[in-house]
Amino acid sequence: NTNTNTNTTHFFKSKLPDIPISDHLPLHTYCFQNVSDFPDNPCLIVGSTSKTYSFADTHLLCRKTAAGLSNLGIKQGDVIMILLQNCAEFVFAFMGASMIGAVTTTANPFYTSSEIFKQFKASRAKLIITLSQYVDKLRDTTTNTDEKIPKIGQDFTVITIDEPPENCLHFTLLSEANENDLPEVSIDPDDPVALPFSSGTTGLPKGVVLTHKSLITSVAQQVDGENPNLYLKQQDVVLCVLPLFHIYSLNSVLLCSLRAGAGVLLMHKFEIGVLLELIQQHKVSVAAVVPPLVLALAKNPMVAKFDLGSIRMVLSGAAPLGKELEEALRSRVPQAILGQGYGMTEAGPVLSMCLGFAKKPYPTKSGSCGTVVRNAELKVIDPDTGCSLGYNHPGEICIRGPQIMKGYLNDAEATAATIDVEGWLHTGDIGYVDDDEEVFIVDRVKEIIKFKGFQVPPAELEALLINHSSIADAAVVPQKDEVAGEVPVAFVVRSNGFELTEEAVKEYIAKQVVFYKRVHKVYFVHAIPKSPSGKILRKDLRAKLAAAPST
Ligand code: 4UW
Repeated sequence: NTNTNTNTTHFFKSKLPDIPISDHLPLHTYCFQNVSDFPDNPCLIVGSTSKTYSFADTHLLCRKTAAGLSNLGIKQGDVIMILLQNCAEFVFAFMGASMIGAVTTTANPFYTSSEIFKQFKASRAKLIITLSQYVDKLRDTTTNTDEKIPKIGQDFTVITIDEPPENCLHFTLLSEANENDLPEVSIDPDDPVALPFSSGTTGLPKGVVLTHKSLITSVAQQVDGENPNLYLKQQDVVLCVLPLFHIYSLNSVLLCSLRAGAGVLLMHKFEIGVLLELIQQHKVSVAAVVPPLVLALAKNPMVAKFDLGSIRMVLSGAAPLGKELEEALRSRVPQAILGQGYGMTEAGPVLSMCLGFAKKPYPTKSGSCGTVVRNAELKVIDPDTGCSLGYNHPGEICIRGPQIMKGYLNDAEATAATIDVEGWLHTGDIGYVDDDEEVFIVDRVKEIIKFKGFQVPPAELEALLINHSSIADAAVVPQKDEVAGEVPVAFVVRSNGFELTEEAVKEYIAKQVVFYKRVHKVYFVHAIPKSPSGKILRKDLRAKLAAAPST
């Protein structure tokens, strides 16, 4: 927008001073930099077995895995895919890849075959690390029959952390390799290390190139300095129940804990009873959660039977947290500081973090998403004019700093639409900064739907719907939902003369996507409202939903 240069920009900064950041290091060197201070402290605790890996064990297993990856022909710049729930092997593989200058793309193991292959192909991954139960999805792809389907063992390598099926290899091939075989690599701070997928403000999921420098900067912005914004101590046990394949858990739970020397309690899935049991047993002190988990902790009657007195901090993010819910949780963990972080995959990911979590904490308000992280600038702009806005005026939140993504993988156009020439990343979130420098998010102008914090890209569902022979046109928008926050609902125009039921549409989608992308309601309409340039008028559809009685 042409106006951005002409008006004076209001830069919002952290209340904490900037700090020196070791962003010249490779990510693994930075994360394990302090290991010699606490080699025997617990680093990874596997919830299901209580098996514990010390920092020294973890560091060694990461190096072995690095050597093993290298032995299998993975080279600097190559991409591996981790298709796993939270487990120790996830950590060894991610850090191991970093050690040889390789890049990890993380995907949800519940994805359907076609969802996995889309990401696999776009990222040009050479190897997949997974569980045997998911291997069938890597063999059978019914999507594009005319396309050559890559073959396990020929076109790519599959490694399973349990008993390997035919043509697959066992993870011990990596974790039992000789760490002295590690090749020497020279890693540039601007080299990629992680490649999560996100649809950003519009369109289909895209690879988000996060470099060593971006992730180090983001971690440092949280846990480094004399007064860290997110103060993690060596004695802390940090709950890792949110999936590591999403950037929130990968960065703010795993990488931050490794750097700070805190233990990470790995849970491979969320189950309230098990979670409560583990919190009590392992004296979890820091809980990273999402609003649906806050709901469970605040409302589930089982909670009263457990001792949650060890929790000193609860960090929520990835979706809006209602004030009532926050208050309800407060009564369950009165001793704990509750606060939010605000992240976006493309932003590296943390934009703002509650200053109540700082070593020398500041008072904060309920409903706030924290204050912009240090060593970064945040601005709020009028979405129509691009003019910079001052305190208390809602507009689009933009962030600038060395932590943001390098860009989208092989997509200069989408990159340019998200990061402007001045280096500002446009979030598509509407919010304001109040007089105390606290960020409040009030709305979203981007397409993305968030189901329990998971991304649901409308464009992906619309493409599937339009592929259906009885559907002439379609649009997918979010509808508010008490448990999930938002659910995707579809507006569908039937092709002339075709019968099509709501159930048929729902089933058709359900077969092709992971559970949280399923369409919850179908509204048959005569036309999809569009702008003269053909863009779906999502605002109009959202307004229509707000007016209609929900079911
Ligand atoms: N309130 C309201 C929030 C909030 C929010 C995010 O899937 P992505 O791309 O990424 C994330 C990352 C979240 C995250 C990372 C690290 C961290 O410490 C932290 O704090 C606890 C959170 O969700 O989705 C990005 C979009 O999700 C929404 C917002 O629309 C954002 O652009 N979102 N956090 N606290 N909405």
